[in-house]
Amino acid sequence: RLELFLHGQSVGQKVFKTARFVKPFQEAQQVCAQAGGQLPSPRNAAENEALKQLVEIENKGAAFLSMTDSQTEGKFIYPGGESLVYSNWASGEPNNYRDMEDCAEMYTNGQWNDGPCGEKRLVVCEF
Ligand code: GN1
Ligand code: CA
Ligand code: CA
Repeated sequence: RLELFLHGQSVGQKVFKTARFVKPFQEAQQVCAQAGGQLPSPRNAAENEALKQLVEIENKGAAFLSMTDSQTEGKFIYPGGESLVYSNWASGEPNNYRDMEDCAEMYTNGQWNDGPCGEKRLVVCEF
């Protein structure tokens, strides 16, 4: 489909779709849930690369991922509570900078950072 071709990435059984706007983490979560999806959880290098291509093309800076360490500082988990099966943290991350970073985000280069959940980031959902 044209729309998917423009604003989506299909990888395996998964589809990433950009909302094309920025929101703080909690609102981003709600946007994806309302659409019947969730924030992106790249579980392997292929999924990470597919998501990176969307984030790069959008040119709106970093995008939120689904994973947080709000529950236990330093331990990032998926929304379902499982530990990560794959990660692509940038060098030195996650660093919980200023003790205020519990939300994972993907930079436009595909690498991950932990950032402040209250900052606005590109919303991408996975389905
Ligand atoms: C720094 O360089 P920049 O602004 O993308 C920091 C991250 C923090 C971020 C907070 C190497 O990233 O860990 O999350 O500021 N990176 C380094 O804005 O210290
Ligand atoms: Ca943290
Ligand atoms: Ca960080």
